[in-house]
Amino acid sequence: MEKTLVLVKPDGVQRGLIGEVIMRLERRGLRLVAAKFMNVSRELAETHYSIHKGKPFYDGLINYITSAPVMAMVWEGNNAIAAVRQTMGSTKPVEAAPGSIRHDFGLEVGRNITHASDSVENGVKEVELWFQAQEIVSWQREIDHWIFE
Ligand code: D4T
Repeated sequence: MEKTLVLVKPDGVQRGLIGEVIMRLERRGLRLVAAKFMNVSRELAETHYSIHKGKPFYDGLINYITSAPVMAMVWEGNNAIAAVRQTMGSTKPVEAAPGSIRHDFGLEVGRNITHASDSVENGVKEVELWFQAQEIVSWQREIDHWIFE
């Protein structure tokens, strides 16, 4: 089953949106398997965003993600990558679909509230980067067969 890293970024935490993000993912039917509230080290931020190194927004991005605590989570489900990206909305909040988190709560790309893995492969890599294996909880929900076909 697909797993995706979800971050409620510093702006989302400061604005009290942790519960809103969790509520939407739970309501969608995704299953929470790991969570921790944490400060992000520069080293972790630079590894996570290594693909953007050298881009004009890179320094701002690293400063932003390390500026205050984040809520880091792992969610799983069939098609979890696509489903969670859709629930988050496009990277730029003004291009995000109405009803998505970034549309409903955001304005600026550098304050876009959440992160979610963008491919199955990156989901695996990011979960490994942010969580230790023993922090991932494998469990069954009583209602799983009413959500997962
Ligand atoms: P994250 O990784 O934060 O979920 O964002 P996305 O996966 O949706 O988008 P991304 O990797 O292309 O961008 C990573 C991060 O960089 C910021 N950013 C991006 C920015 O500040 N200015 C920009 O022009 C772009 C493209 C926002 C998200």
